[in-house]
Amino acid sequence: MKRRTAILSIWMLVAAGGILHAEDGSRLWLRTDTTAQAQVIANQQSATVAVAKKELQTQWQGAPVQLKIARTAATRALGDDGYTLAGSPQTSVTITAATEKGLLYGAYHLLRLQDTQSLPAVLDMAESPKYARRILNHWDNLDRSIERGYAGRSLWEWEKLPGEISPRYAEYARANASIGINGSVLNNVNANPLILTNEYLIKVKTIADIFRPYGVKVYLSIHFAAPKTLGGLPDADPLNKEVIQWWKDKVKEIYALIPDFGGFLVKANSEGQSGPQDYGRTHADGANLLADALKPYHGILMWRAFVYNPTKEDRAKQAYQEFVPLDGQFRDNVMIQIKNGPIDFQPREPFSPLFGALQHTQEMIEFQITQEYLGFSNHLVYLAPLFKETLDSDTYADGQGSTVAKITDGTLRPAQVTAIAGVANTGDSVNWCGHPFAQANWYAFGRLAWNHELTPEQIADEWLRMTFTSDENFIRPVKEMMLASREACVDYMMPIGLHHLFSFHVHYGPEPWGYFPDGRPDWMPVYYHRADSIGVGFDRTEAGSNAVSQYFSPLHEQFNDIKTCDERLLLWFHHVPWTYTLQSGNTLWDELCYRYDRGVQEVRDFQKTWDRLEPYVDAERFAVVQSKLRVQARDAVWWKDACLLYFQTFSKLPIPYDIERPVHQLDDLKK
Ligand code: BDP
Repeated sequence: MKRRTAILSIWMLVAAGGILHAEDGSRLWLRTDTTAQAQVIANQQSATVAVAKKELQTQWQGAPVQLKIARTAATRALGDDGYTLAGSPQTSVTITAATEKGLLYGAYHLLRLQDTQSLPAVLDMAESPKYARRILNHWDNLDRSIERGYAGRSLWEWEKLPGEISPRYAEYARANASIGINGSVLNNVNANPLILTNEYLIKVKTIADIFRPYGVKVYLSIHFAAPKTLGGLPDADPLNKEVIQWWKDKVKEIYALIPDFGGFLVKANSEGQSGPQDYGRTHADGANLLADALKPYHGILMWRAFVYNPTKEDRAKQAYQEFVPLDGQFRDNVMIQIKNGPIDFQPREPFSPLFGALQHTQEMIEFQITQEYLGFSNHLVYLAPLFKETLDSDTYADGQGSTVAKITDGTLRPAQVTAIAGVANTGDSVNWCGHPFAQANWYAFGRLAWNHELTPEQIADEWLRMTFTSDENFIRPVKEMMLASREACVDYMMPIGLHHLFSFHVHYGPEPWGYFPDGRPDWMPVYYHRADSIGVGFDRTEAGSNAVSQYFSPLHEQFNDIKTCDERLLLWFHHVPWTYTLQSGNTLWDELCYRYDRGVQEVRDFQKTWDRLEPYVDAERFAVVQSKLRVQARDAVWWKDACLLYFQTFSKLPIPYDIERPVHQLDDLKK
């Protein structure tokens, strides 16, 4: 039997075109091995041009390439990062841009076209990014732990800097450049004030110097009370002259070390962090204090809208209530950084009603690439469909077609700066992201930040070709699996608009019964699902918390009416009777059961798909994904059993007999 398997797998390897070398995933999507010695000439030289040249010289397999910096009306129209590709891969190729960064992005695009077998016979394209600042947010602490990080310790070896330099700094910057990411906030939003000491700033400078040739700017999260905790001032009141001066001096010190420093990210008066409200001031006072200090150096200030307090008010409404009254009071180098949904990176949320609601304030979106609520680095969940769903959501703020993307990318609202952020999923693990498929989420964030009109399908296709193989027998089923994976996760975790059912302490696994007598109510699952003998779901209609009123018409009315509310968000906005009939013809209870079951079955299908594809994948990555899919399948059953058995104590209805029976006991799960 054993022998037969061995012969079979050798045969399969041969069939797939040869023995596949083990790969540890460390090369990400940048795996081209060639002996190419392409001819590349450039009309100007710089460190960035040198990177573009080297990438092409070592990987480009076509005709000579000319890199041309030209400040013409046409190149200027493409902005700092845009470029044109012209010529033919057979005879000669010209990449033209207004800046060296444009050349770099053009070079990576040319290589991507080659590596995904998409090179046209004649090159004639102009590209420019939708957002000017495409930024990763690292929630990395100075002790190298990572808040919500699932891929090892922080990449930044603070204790060894500035003397010892990890080769991964440049590799990281290169990976980002290859997908258009041009900024990194190095440290956690729950910021340690020490990052602003001269000792740390010198370390930050060292990293910035390594990133610079790759077009990646460094940003820092700051602790609002730093003038007090670090500077020894009596307070950190944004209107205190000494505080204002302290920040001015600090910013000057930073720019003396890092002339192209990007700016600050701030989490203030949120989850226990200090902020301007500690001194009776507003978020605008706080943001403007820092924005003014950064302004002379062209730095930007990203002020997070993630604020909520344990009050009687629905948590989903609070950010809007805080920020809308301040609209128009922020400086023009302030961005309000808004999480995609009103609560917190759940598998599915409606878009945050703040998008479009701030008419005279620049808004940027924050996604979470790390899978805090989507199975960590254990679950295969391709996030491009989630990102796209939010970006494509119509806010109706400026009439029909006011998608979140068009509100934030400068299309509909004039903007000094446009930006987009993603909370990074990288760490020091060999494959960077923990799960080989989590790399796709880093990749997808970068590609969508560059062009949010790309489809999740296109992005998955590119990523798979570059990361694994171009064999259609592999691409087709794996792409299908990736595209189905986010919806599968919604189904086995929190379907039909359920949210925040995860276990409180680790944010992993289900805990719908979660209730802690002395905890914050807005951190407890029961606050969000409100299950009772009648039904389940959070009533956010006009008769309930009235969160629907924060959305523009006609969404306000659509969400408010159980008949017109998008069923994917039904229990987000409505408390629905167990026996209410849904569009499928099923009662809510039955539909819930079928959804949970469907999620489980989908993951089982992913396992079958993957196992069948062994011949197309190197043994190392095959085994990692296979074992992670096992964990995911077990977790999916765990979620299904926990949620259904728990909700059944309210619905008192049977689990439909045509789906898989629970394999756990509720009491055991609760333990
Ligand atoms: C939540 C995380 C917490 C973060 C917070 C934030 O659980 O660790 O600090 O968001 O975004 O999702 O500030």
